[in-house]
Amino acid sequence: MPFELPALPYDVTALEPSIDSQTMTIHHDKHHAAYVNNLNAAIKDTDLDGKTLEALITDINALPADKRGPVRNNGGGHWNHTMFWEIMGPGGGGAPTGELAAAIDAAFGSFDAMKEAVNKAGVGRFGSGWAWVIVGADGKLAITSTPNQDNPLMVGVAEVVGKPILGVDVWEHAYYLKYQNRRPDYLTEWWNTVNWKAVADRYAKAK
Ligand code: MN3
Repeated sequence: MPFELPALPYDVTALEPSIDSQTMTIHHDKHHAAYVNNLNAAIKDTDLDGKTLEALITDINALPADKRGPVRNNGGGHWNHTMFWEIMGPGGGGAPTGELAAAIDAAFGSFDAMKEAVNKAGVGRFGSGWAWVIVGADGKLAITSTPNQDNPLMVGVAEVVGKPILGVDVWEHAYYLKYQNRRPDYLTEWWNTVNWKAVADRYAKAK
């Protein structure tokens, strides 16, 4: 069964002014759609058709050699963007609470210190990629970054493996129309879109 592009869980204008509606439209309807279409094309009429997305991307090196690149790039792209839409939302921003807030304080000292470290990872990612907050193998929160559409679920690929609870897209397509070359400004503003309830749910499942 082919993978499907999930509908955006809110209107394309919902994240304004932090993320403009034109960027949201192109990002979801064109970029994410292309990852889904290319993933489906790569697995069509193969044994890989029917596997879950996580099964496909967690063990990239177990895939047939000619499928590794296409599944890594497009399966990663599909997974990453699906998460990205879910952890943002209208009326977002503010600060995490409860167990997640406590885990952030324990791992990074403070929420502000965590944001600063994520922004640094995003700004420091040369070219295109993502900055992540993950639950690592030790059960603690950690920050990492991946190139292209890689993600921390990809064993044998990711420098640091773990379960992502938050990830921010630092490809130029995520911010260029509004922020041009100013990736740091985009990252600073991006925190105003975060749906902390969704991130806390991910944390509760991942820890
Ligand atoms: Mn993107």
